Amino acid sequence: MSAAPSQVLPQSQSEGMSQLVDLQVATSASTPVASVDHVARGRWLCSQLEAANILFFPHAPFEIAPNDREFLLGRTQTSSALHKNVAYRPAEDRITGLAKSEEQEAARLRVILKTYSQNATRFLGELLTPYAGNWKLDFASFRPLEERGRPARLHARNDLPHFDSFPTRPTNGDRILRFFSNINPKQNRVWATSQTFEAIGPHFAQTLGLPSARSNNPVARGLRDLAKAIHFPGARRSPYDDFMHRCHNAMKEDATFRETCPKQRWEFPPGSSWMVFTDSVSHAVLEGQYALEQTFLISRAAMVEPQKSPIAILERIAGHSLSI
Ligand SMILES: O=C(O)CCC(=O)C(=O)O
Ligand SMILES: [Fe+2]
Repeated sequence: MSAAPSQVLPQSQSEGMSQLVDLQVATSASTPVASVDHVARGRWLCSQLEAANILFFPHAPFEIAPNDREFLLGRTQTSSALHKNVAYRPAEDRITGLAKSEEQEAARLRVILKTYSQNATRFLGELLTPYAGNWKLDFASFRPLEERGRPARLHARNDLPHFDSFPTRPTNGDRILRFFSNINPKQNRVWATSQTFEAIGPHFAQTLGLPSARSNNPVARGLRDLAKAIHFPGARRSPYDDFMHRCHNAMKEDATFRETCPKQRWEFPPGSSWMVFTDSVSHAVLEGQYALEQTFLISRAAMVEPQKSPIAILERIAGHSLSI
């Protein structure tokens, strides 16, 4: 089974929508990408990601040990500890989201997520040569809950199309790249995507308004530097981050947008993996249970087509810098 879209849009409607790049097909011996060298192939794959396309791997590009998968699927654990989303923070080598009483599961889960994080990092580093090392390794996560009908606050709902923006981890224009693995042996993970940031971002810039230029006088600059130095809350949030967060919320709040925006449905089968820039692919998860994920914050400077980045699009509209 492949992640072929379950509704094929006519050409006129597919404009401005994310496309699927099937890596098994794209790298098979008969296609042009297969014959070019490793570095050129890496650039091509990055350009596909930057065009807000989905890189799809029908078969997992690295192994998840069968006994680890069994544990994650809940067959060999003893408590209900693994019945909620859990994050792994590579920089601190620790997991969050579990209670003290769940220490035994936490220890094993930490090792499994650490291994996944390291494998994903090695795999992306080898594949996406322009980005290798030009990133900050963000969190990995385990998603054991059935997504269909999962209750959540409006802004936390992942079944409504949105661009990602993490209020606690501002990127200042760097990009959010996420690698997902469906570890469910039977069930597809189902996504809907809508228009790309390039297609719809300007509309939100107009309706929500962009932050005005920051004052460049020495006193204002000094105050900003001081706020950063003393870790004043919000001091590291750029005007870009503010906008992206408002945009994320507005997309979820706007009932007309959520109901009328064009949507394409994707089915990611058991054992498959995929990756997208979730700050430019508007996405929603509709169904599925048991996924692993690793997030990378890729330096804006490492983009092969920097003019397509959300920050570049917004800065062209604003006429001034939105970073700090
Ligand atoms: O879990 C998924 O498949 C994607 C959910 C999502 O939109 C997110 O984590 O930002
Ligand atoms: Fe998301």
